[in-house]
Amino acid sequence: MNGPDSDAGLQTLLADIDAARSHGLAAIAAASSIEDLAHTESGLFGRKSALGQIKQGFGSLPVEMRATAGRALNEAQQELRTAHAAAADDLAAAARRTQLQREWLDLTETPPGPRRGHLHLVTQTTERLEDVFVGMGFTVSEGPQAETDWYNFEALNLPAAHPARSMWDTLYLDLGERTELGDGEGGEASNVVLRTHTSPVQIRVMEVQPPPIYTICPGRVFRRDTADASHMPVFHQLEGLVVDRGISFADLAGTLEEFTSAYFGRSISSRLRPSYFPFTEPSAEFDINCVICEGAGCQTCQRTGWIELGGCGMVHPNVLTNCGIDFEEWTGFAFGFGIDRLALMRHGIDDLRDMYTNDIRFLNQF
Ligand code: FA5
Repeated sequence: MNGPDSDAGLQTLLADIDAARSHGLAAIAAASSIEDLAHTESGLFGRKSALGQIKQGFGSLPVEMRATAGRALNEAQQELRTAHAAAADDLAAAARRTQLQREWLDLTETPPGPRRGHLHLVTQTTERLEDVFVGMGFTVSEGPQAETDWYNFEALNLPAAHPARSMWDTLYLDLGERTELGDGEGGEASNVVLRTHTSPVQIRVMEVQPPPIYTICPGRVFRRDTADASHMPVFHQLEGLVVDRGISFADLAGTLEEFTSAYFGRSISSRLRPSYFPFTEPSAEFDINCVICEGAGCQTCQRTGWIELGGCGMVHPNVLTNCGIDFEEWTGFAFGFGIDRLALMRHGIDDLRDMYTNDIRFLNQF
């Protein structure tokens, strides 16, 4: 059958195929999940689908129309399969992304719980001071906390019954029956003390190290002091010792000034006031500008603009001799200050005792 009728029939059939194709593509595009898409399959490709039903009617078509209609139907079917496969890929990828987002674990997240600890303020201060002095060319030395009378007093030009011993309220250790110490330590066991200052470390360094010496000795010291806002029975000092040829008082003043501005900043400077220590001659106290008012005068510095930091002076010739160093050839200076009080000043803390009550709310501030 050829002619206008058969042409019109073919055009209708092709239009039906095209409509089924468009309808199928719209159904694929509308699927918002893999499940939705699966539901479209029988409607797109099954025997009862629009294209399937058109195909079933092909048997009654004239042979010459069948080839054209068959090609159009195959193309439409192929287009739907391609679109279906692409949509399946896209929807699977989207589903995977959603799942990953839902199940994402932040392995770097810090679990809620106790905060990580940190170094105590006095330890932080000690480390910072060490950094400053090491930067100025000093080494760091340490010594024992229990000392014989020799190291804590006698070698420092404080013989037994010297009145200046009363400057340090000393804690003596009771070692029971023992009367002598081993290892060639100077002094007797009956005279072992908890060191009252870090100056004995000077002696230990000078005994073993020939000059030139540039060292600091930070450490814990003990005194029979009652705890109050500026005193603790256990506290920390930092001792400095320099022994070299031609060292003068000007070197001491310059070193303390350099340290003061390196640690506190250029706005703070230092000054020396005459004083007395048996192991240095001449001796001085060294003050720094009040770090609260920067020298203007306030309550903390009693309106003087200055705060006392520690003691210092030129190493006494007797001390050099006690350590086997020739004081005609070598001279030196020493200084010592309280680390706890320095931390107190630097951070504007009112009461030294706060540093040792272990109140985590206080310690967490630093
Ligand atoms: C001395 O201990 C000397 N050895 C310092 C020295 C070294 C002088 C070298 C000369 C040469 P003094 O007793 O003044 O000096 O103590 C030094 C510092 O330790 C004081 O200025 C103060 O900052 C601190 N200090 C003293 N007693 C206490 C205490 N009970 N609690 C906290 N800090 C204290």
